Amino acid sequence: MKMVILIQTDFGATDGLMSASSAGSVLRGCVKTPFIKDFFFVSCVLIYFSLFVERMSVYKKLLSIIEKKKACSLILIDPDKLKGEDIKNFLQKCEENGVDGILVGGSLMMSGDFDDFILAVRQATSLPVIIFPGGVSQVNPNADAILFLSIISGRNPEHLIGKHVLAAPLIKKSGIEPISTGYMLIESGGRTTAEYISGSAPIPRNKPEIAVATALAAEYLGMKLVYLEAGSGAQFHVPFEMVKAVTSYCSIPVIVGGGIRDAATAAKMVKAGAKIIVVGNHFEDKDNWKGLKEFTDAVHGHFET
Ligand code: 1GP
Repeated sequence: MKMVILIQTDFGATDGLMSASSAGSVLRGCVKTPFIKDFFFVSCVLIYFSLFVERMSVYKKLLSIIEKKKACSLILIDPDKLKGEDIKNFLQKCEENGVDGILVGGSLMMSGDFDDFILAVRQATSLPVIIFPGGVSQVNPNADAILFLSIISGRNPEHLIGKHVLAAPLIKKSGIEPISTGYMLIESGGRTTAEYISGSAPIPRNKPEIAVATALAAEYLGMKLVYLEAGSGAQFHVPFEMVKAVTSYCSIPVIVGGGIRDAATAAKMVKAGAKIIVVGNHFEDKDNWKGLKEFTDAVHGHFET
């Protein structure tokens, strides 16, 4: 215990600038016994790297997952749907089966307490916890990051900038990482909650050129991600052709979500160029938890189509 405190203080003071080997040399000199010396050195290096990884921003973590695994699998959990012990059980299954991160939130909160829920999620998993906000009240310090969504497919100023002005000071105070995201609603066979609540029209599904132009505008405005959203429980997912068109023009990572219910669809989304796949509704049914590994494998490029 004493050793850990000493090391954390030392690295904290150097703000992560000291190299692992030079840190090791300093600490090695403090210990004389050979066995303890080696053990101490190895522990220092391991702790140094674990601290370094913890400092990496969530956005950088996502980029590094994309680089290593081809694409990133995110599961969206809804405080209205996942309750009690199931929060822990499901998150444990997510970790065991290769899920890369957890999104929390939704357009509507019908019941429960968002603060308690996000705390329960934080305590149950070491995966990155990212708020997928349905409103300003969902900013919460117990998450790691928040998708700072601007609904760029619509023309409702409240969802383009209005809510953001209210949320920005709260995000600053909470200390969580905002990830600027161009959020694009795509027509998906029926009116979705996100469309209704945001008061904005989706991009027609047969107009990939509008999606491309909008995504490019997001990139040129400096946004870090583009999210092609068919909507929660959508009848039709975002068309593969649209994903392909957007990803071939855009150089920021593209998230695709809404109406994805099987591994084969996730695999095709990745093949079309999506870098982050989000599934919510499908895994709200406990019977589908057994399909988590197949889903993450598909996202990570291990699925035969
Ligand atoms: C909704 O994209 C997410 O905002 C996930 O959608 O619940 O349909 O998987 P589903």
